[in-house]
Amino acid sequence: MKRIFSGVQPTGNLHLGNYLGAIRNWVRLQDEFDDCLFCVVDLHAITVWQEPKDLVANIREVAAAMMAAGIDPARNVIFNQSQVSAHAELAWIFNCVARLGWLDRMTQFKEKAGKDKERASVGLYAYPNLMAADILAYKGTHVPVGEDQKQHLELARDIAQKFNHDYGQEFFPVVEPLIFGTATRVMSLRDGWSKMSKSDPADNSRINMTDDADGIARKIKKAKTDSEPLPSEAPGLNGRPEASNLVGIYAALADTDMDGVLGEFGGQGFGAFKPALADLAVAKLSPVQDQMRRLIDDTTYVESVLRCGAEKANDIATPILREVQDLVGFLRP
Ligand code: AQP
Repeated sequence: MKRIFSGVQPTGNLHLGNYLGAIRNWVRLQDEFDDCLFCVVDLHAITVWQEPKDLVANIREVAAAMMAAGIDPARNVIFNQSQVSAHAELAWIFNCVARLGWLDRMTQFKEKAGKDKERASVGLYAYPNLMAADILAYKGTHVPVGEDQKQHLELARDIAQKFNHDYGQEFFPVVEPLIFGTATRVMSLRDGWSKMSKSDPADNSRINMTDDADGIARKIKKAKTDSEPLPSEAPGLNGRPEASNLVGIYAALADTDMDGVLGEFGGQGFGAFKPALADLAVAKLSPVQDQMRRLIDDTTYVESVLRCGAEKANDIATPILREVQDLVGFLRP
């Protein structure tokens, strides 16, 4: 049986990368897979400090973004992670399955902990074990993510395989990453070598899903570029990370590929390309943003979707967790 699981952290500043690299792909997958769980991963969010009142608002905001983008809560399970205790319970078991050496290789920890890793939380270090538990608590088989999560998914596969080996049963499926689309890694508008990120202190580096039309146009206008005109074919963008990023964003928004965009804009400078990109971004994002704003104001509705999603998620995860506990040898009532 195929089952999709994916998540977004409610860490504020939900951006175009999260939308094009993840949420928009989920909208497409709901038509191909009968069984999809989309999770607001609040347990992951607190691996770095979150102001409690902001966190609760951000949880609603991410759920609103999912629905505004077109994920149907009637056909899919939309919920927040902390309402389903199986995630934390299975994560503990996986803390005992995963090896320190595996976690030591995780580049995201190195990037997020920075130079002072002694001061990073234990949760940030063990983050990939919780991510494996998120997926495997439902025996998820396919996980749509952006490029940045590839290494964590490889770790989830290692954990599943080691658990199956240690307990002598093909219990967990070996998870398949689904990394697709033209925007698997949207880069910062200020630096084409860095990923567009919620935690970048420079607001100009990203297009937030809450930015208005003027804000989007201003950020694209100010985006870093070079002085060359656009080439007429994609290989001409090699070594031009900022230009490549803007063309990639255009391609993703227009549902075409890089050569399709360059066929139209090749030979033109950014003076012509940037306003076209800004118009396209506003046209594509504003219907989603309008709906997102309406949903953010309707906290009762959003919370009811999350509650109902958590019940459905619990119904799937609880029997799986019980079987895990039996395999491990825990005594249950
Ligand atoms: N820049 C990106 N381009 C494409 N996809 C991206 N994703 C994140 N950034 C980009 C994908 O969005 C999903 C949810 O991400 P997350 O909430 O788990 O956050 P993250 O991957 O840690 O990246 P963020 O959003 O930029 O946060 P910070 O600043 O904390 O690192 C995932 O599928 C991710 O691949």
